[in-house]
Amino acid sequence: MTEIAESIAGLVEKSTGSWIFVRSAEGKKYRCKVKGRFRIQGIRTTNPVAIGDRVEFALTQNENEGIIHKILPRDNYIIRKSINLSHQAHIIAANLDHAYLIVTLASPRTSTGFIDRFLVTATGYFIPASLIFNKLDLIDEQQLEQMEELFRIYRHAGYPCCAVSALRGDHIDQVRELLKGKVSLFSGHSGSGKSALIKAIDPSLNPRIGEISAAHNKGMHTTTFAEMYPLSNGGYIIDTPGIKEFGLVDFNTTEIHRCFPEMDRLLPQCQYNNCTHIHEPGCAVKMGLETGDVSQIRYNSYLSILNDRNRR
Ligand SMILES: Nc1nc2c(ncn2[C@@H]2O[C@H](COP(=O)(O)OP(=O)(O)OP(=O)(O)O)[C@@H](O)[C@H]2O)c(=O)[nH]1
Ligand SMILES: [Mg+2]
Ligand SMILES: [Zn+2]
Repeated sequence: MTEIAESIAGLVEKSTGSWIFVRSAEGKKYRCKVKGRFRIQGIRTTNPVAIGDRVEFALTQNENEGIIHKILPRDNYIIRKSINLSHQAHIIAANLDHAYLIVTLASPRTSTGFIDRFLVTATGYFIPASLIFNKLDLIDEQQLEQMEELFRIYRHAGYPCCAVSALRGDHIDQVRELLKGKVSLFSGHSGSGKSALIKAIDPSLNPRIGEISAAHNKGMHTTTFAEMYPLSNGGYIIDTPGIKEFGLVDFNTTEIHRCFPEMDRLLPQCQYNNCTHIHEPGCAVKMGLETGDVSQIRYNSYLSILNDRNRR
């Protein structure tokens, strides 16, 4: 491909591995390749260019095709470790205003361990995060109590929570309002209803919606590539493929406890200013566990994340 001179600025809306789809300021769509090597300092990533990146590209002789030669500095990004053991990381998206985890208590079940790994990552990358509990229509009395307990825990930790039903339309207006004018990311397990929720929020959009496997009560990995959609009342929403585990990129021990806001708040009251809240005497977090100010569920996730790191 021979390049011609004109350089165009655009926003990355989708990436399939072979092509990166970019929308220009005038709303024209191009498919692009990348020229050269882009790296986040010190981290090897499987995708040098991510959804939400602002890029510059030069047109080639082929119609609507370009070559990206520049990624503009990112305001932020969120990364997770790839599932394979290559130690490579995957940039989920860049330049976000907010990250939402779509949680379901059943069909499929989202564990608190998964929720906490997502929240630690978002918090570690300075991206405000919230939980949206979906499939409210399927919830029984017992699960409703569970959900209310989780609301209490996560709100206390500093993460907004709400409950919706993409199917029945409960509280969709509320979410639509939150997304207005913002760049938002939807993440969660396959089958949690990310795509269905996007369709409910903005019926003019048409993300593919899958089935729940009757045998496993899980999703079928319907969304295969992350995609950014412009919302009709302003802002963008990023639909992502369902993930099984949220692999943490290399934070060190001290960084991890700073990513649990309710524990971090207590640090000034710990006897040692470098307290890791594990074995130190006079630890305010351990006292908080006894008074109920710190949730045992969250503390267990903290220990489990540290433990993963020690095994590597
Ligand atoms: N009962 C009920 N079903 C829902 C709700 N939201 C989504 N579903 C169903 O859940 C299934 C999976 O929905 P999707 O939107 O494809 O799930 P996803 O999270 O995008 O899944 P992946 O793309 O595989 O990651 C579909 O059959 C939806 O109809 C809801 O609020 N209530
Ligand atoms: Mg989907
Ligand atoms: Zn402590």
